[in-house]
Amino acid sequence: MALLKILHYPDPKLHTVASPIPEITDDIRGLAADMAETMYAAPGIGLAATQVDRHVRLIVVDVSEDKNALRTFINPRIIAREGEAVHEEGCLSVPGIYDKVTRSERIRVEALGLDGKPFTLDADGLLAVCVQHEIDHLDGKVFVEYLSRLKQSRIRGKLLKQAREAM
Ligand code: K1U
Ligand code: ZN
Repeated sequence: MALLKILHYPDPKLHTVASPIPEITDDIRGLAADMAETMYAAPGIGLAATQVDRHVRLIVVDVSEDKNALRTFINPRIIAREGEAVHEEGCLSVPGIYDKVTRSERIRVEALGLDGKPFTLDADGLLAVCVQHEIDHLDGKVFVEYLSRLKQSRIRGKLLKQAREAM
């Protein structure tokens, strides 16, 4: 297994729309394992393939306290939504920035597991927030795009400065 490099906003590659995975190969299984290792090491509660510069529809999520409830979603799709809730979000691609985002309160997701079998999951709370955040990444959307233009431009400036200073 390997730790993968996470792209940082405002890298334009974060706006790539990911392609569906037609077949679950050893490469996809390896990518899923590396993404899980990278998410736990960060540490984070989710990671989308887009964030590690692989533009395929694959996300990993673990919102458990003990980090023992890893879920892998291949070609995830939200097939039902209910309600609205506001939650504070962070993003491994936007380090040090946290802000409130309004999303659906409850969702039903359809996906394939790593075994290639389809499943549906009803999610609420942090799991629902995290799955929506990760599917947004697959669609090329970063959570800061829910914030005002002014906040987006401040965040962009702050992260570009950090990147320059790290060189
Ligand atoms: O997609 C990502 O960048 C991962 C992101 C997921 C997420 C967090 C909060 C709300 C929505 C989506 C993160 O994991 S940021 C780090 C984080 O929230 C966290 C880290 C350690 C312990 C608990 C939370
Ligand atoms: Zn994110």
